[in-house]
Amino acid sequence: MKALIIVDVQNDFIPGGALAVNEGDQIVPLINKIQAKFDFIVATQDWHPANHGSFAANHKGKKVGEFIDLNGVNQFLWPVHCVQGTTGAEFHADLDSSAWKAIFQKGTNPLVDSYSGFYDNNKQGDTGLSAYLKNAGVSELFVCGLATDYCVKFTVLDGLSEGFAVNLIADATRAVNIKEGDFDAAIEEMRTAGAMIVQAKELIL
Ligand code: VGL
Ligand code: ZN
Repeated sequence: MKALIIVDVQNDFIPGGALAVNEGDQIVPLINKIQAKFDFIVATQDWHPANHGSFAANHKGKKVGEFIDLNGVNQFLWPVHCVQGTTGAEFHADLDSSAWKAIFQKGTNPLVDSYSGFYDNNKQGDTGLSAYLKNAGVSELFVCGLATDYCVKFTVLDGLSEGFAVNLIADATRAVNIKEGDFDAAIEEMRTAGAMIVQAKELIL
């Protein structure tokens, strides 16, 4: 069975939000159309406590864009975003959530970041997504959402290592693009790892 995974389509990743992804709002109507083609849909939600270690503001003298060692993992420092219970952590108001089977929250451990919807960046914390999908009989994933070069990419890579066939719906994602070309580099990394790169029109025609 196929499943659609919608990654982190939350207000803080939309223009105007704390960690705005350029054109992040433009994928929302497209994702709603794609959802109509799937019987099995889950979403992930970046869901940080205010004291999260990925926030530059929680490290004296550190700025957004710098790296630190966070418990043995090289950590890029982000602006404060997707804090549990805030408007920024809520899903985009136009995103249709009526058919979702479940929401998997990640980034809840202040000591480690979690880009993937499956595992923490140190590969220790497990959201339960893999077991949930396998129990439901899912074997093939279609991944969309934000951001191509972080949470989408790591969800795709972990999905492949968990043994799923994985399709990235490239035009239903947008990238943070800290460096120019990060979108393309992320696409190539996912393709090389074994993901199929598809476009929304191949699914919704
Ligand atoms: C994300 C950076 C920090 C994402 C989440 O959803 O891609 N990026 N937290
Ligand atoms: Zn985050």
